[in-house]
Amino acid sequence: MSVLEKLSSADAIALEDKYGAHNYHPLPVVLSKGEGVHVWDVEGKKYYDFLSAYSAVNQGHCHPKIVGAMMEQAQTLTLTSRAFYNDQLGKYEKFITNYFGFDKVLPMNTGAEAVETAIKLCRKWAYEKKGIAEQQAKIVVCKNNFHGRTTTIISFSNDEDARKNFGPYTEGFIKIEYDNLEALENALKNDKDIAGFLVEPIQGEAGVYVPSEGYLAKAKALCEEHNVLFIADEVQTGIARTGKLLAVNHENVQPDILILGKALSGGAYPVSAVLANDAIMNVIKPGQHGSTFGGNPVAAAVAIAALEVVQEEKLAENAERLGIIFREKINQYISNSNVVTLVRGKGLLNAIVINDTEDSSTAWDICVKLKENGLLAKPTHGNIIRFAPPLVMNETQLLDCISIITATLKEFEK
Ligand code: IF1
Repeated sequence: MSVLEKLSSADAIALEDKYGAHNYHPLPVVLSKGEGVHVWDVEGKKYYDFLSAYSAVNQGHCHPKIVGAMMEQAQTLTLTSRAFYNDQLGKYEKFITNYFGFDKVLPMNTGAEAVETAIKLCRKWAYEKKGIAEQQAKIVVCKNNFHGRTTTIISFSNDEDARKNFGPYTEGFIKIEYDNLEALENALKNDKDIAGFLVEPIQGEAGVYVPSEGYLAKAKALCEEHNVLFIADEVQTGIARTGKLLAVNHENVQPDILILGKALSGGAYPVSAVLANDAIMNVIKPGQHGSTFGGNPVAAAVAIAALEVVQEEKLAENAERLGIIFREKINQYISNSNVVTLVRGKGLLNAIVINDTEDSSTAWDICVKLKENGLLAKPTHGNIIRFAPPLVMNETQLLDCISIITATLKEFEK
């Protein structure tokens, strides 16, 4: 079969099953086109995308400005490696550091790479600036975290699926309860070797857990008090997703290290970044960290375009406004529902909790039905369904999606 032949959904699924590692269990839909808030499957059926590739497509699928920037750079110069300079990286570094208010950026490609970079940066700062003894630095993390899937990152995960049989694990991490300031203070008070606190401003994969009002600000204050770096993983919550440019902006917190990914490129290209001020970032010297594609010209051009779109189209404001409508309407539904127990989230990062056990298939079955009704979403853990549409959605489209969601949920009411 020529790879150019049009595949049916069944054909495409069969090919992946036969030739691809089985490291995912996708919803049974095969997409072939994306535009704005919509995607189409190979049979031509149109859907609202309510996952946005886990908040990577905040600017909408195939945004013309972002794709245009990518195409123009891709036919000019794609990759030089960092063995040489290129004419795009410096422009991008100035743009993004001004955009987020930091002295410097270390450009990488995936979110996990950026998290690993932040861990290395924090440790190096601890040894060379804070004076922690070599090999003794520890980083505090939260239970039920999700920061990626490298061996070091899953070493501090408590999700058995993510970590089982991938050992031996990397040491130097202390797990505490999320949204628990007393636990954080105790950890910081009782161990002089703590270098950093790595935290998701909202725990996305765990089920969109929004911490108590003031948690992030007080956690940052505790870190300052103990000379510990506050490291915000905004790979999923950043780039306007929660109704502000960054989720930490809701509490006016400036992290010591900021981690970005996903929508930094609008989903067009792998782009991630670690931002920090000189006192931290300058511990990295030539030859001590990097990657082949990190800071490549295409990534630089794409990220500038993606960040400009966020400002030009006021995506944070839109996410804030539509998120309030979404939670209001879903709460109205919940008041008469036996299937949904609650909705939670910030901006357009939301989730509903299904009134069934974690190991039930109800959430999955609801997502399959949503697909049949023209809306794509996927459960996070067990009985929680995440809802995260592109931030370019308008109110009419949102209300249409809410109608689809509530009509579908009604089919599961007992
Ligand atoms: C998959 C989850 C979400 C992230 C945060 C770092 C990373 C992620 C807060 C790493 C990535 C992705 C990974 C993707 C699905 C998705 C996901 F379900 F895995 F947990 F969003 F919640 N920090 N999250 O959310 O970034 O290396 O992937 O670019 O692994 O299936 P990455």
